[in-house]
Amino acid sequence: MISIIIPTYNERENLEELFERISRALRDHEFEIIVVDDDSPDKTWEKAKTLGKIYPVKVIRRTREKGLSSAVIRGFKEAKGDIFVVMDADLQHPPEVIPKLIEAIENGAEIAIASRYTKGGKVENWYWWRKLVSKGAIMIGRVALPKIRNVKDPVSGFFALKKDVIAKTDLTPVGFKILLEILIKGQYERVVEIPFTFGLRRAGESKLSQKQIINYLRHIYRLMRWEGEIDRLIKFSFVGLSGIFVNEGALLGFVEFLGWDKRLAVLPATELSILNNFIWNDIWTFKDLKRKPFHLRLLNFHLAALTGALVQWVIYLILLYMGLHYLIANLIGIGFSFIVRFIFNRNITWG
Ligand SMILES: Nc1nc2c(ncn2[C@@H]2O[C@H](COP(=O)(O)OP(=O)(O)O)[C@@H](O)[C@H]2O)c(=O)[nH]1
Ligand SMILES: [Mg+2]
Repeated sequence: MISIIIPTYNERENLEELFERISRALRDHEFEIIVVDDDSPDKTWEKAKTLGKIYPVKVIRRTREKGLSSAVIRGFKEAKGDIFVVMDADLQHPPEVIPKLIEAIENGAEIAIASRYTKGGKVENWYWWRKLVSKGAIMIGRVALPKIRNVKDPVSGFFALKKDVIAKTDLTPVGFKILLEILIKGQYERVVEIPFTFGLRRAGESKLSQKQIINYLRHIYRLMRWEGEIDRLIKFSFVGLSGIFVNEGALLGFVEFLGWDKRLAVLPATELSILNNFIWNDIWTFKDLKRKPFHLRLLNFHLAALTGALVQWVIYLILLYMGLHYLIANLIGIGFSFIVRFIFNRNITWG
């Protein structure tokens, strides 16, 4: 049995075609449709109930709660099936894709995502900047949360999953991207992406536009904390700080006690600080992540340091050119270098 969960807000005009196309697509399956409506002013819930005489629809009309993610979570609670499908009501998610999602699940995936960004998928009628924002947001998510780095469209609102994926999981209804929450917190081995074309809204209007980005970033931050990535970032900063002391201390020693040339002594001092940072990151920051052999970790850590230094220098030059004070330019460069080194090390050195 398949449970199709559809959150709605002012979608009255879309329901009939939606239910008809779902029923046709799933004529070989046993299914139920669960509409979770937040007391829409256009009485979507009423229309859904009326159509319930023809189609297997269960209507939940929420009057106290609002929000897309919490509506989907409520739908999960009410669902009787072994496979859950989540989709929008506005026909931007073509029901004809549902059988492909189900098939992927039956073939062994626990989560099947209808994906705009996997090969063959696309978005209709978006300006280039709309696409850029969408892809940029996804890239941030994939970099911040290495667990999903291979998922091309982790924020799709159209997906299927086995009910066991979330049976033991406490999903928090923050943000609009419930799939992100499931991909991070759920229990699963295999995710499959099925390409589809995200079409035009049939009737009604979009509720999710502005404010989305801030909300999304907050959601990512919460999930990073949940994953322990923020802890890692903090440890990485402390290690970096310790490296400054090692670097300065070694330089002092080389120059004052060994009498080395100042211009050259900075190089072994820097190398010592890199080694210091490597060791601490290896036994502390990323200790649970050792997969590559030691010499490759060491090599990659050096490459990260080098990349970071180059990035720092380039940013520094750009900002100087733009007229910033050189100390501020350098500070911003250091900030970028820090981020680049963290991402490099998290995903490659210990990835
Ligand atoms: N229950 C519920 N559904 C919502 C809410 N906000 C949006 N939806 C539904 O979520 C789906 C996606 O919303 P939509 O406005 O089409 O987002 P867009 O495709 O990103 O523009 C639609 O079926 C909406 O009716 C909400 O606050 N509560
Ligand atoms: Mg929509």
